[in-house]
Amino acid sequence: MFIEDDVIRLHVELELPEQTTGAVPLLILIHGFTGNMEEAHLLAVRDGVRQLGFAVLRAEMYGHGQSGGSFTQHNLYKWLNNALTVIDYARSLEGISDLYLCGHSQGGLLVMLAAAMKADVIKGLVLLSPAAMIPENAREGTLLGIPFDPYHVPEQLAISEEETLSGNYIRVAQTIYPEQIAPGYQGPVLIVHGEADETVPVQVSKDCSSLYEQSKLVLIPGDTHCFDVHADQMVTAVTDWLRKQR
Ligand code: FER
Repeated sequence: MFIEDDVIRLHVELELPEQTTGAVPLLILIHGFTGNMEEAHLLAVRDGVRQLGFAVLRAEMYGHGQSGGSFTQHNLYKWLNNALTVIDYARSLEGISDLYLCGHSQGGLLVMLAAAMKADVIKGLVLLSPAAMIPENAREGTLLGIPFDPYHVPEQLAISEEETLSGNYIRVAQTIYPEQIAPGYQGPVLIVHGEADETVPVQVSKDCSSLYEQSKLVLIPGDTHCFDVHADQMVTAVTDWLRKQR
């Protein structure tokens, strides 16, 4: 199914819990940088959360998966507008009680910002390996370990053999101060991070945790950025926490 954010088609998938009796809570689930809604760790979260009795709305942001736009032209402002559109769509659905947000990596940074902007409608926030250091790195002149001049941002940055990223991605990221925005969300927050993550250091989640009034941080020894080793432990952390919020 597709919903529209202005003229950009956003690919989303809504899945109801296996058993439904009356209104159900809904978790919005968002992938990271170069990710999509079919990644194994996201499907694992979906399955666990549906078994708990939640509906799950997986959504793909600008330039990712089957949504509109190109990877090269994506940036966090476009993603933020997409996220607001997805939240509003979720709110328009019938039979939904509480709304929860969950994002992985760049999607985690995204939902930190979106939750602060929609604090009054988000019952709880789940951050999986949140890449909250992207803005600071952009100001310092590094992206995915690739150095650049932060005061003369390149037109394009080659991030792999196949993919380039517009310099506007960096210019946008440089303006974002998660530590100022995120505390605007005062509801409960769960953060899950693998201690062997080589993409986003675990310290980032420790710093994120201190931004929130009500946060719980679960570190998973030996696990990676995408929870390749202990997805079961990550899902258990999420479902145990969500069960307590209801
Ligand atoms: C970076 C580190 C991590 C970065 C992006 C990420 C764009 C995001 C990773 C992900 O979403 O999985 O330097 O720069």
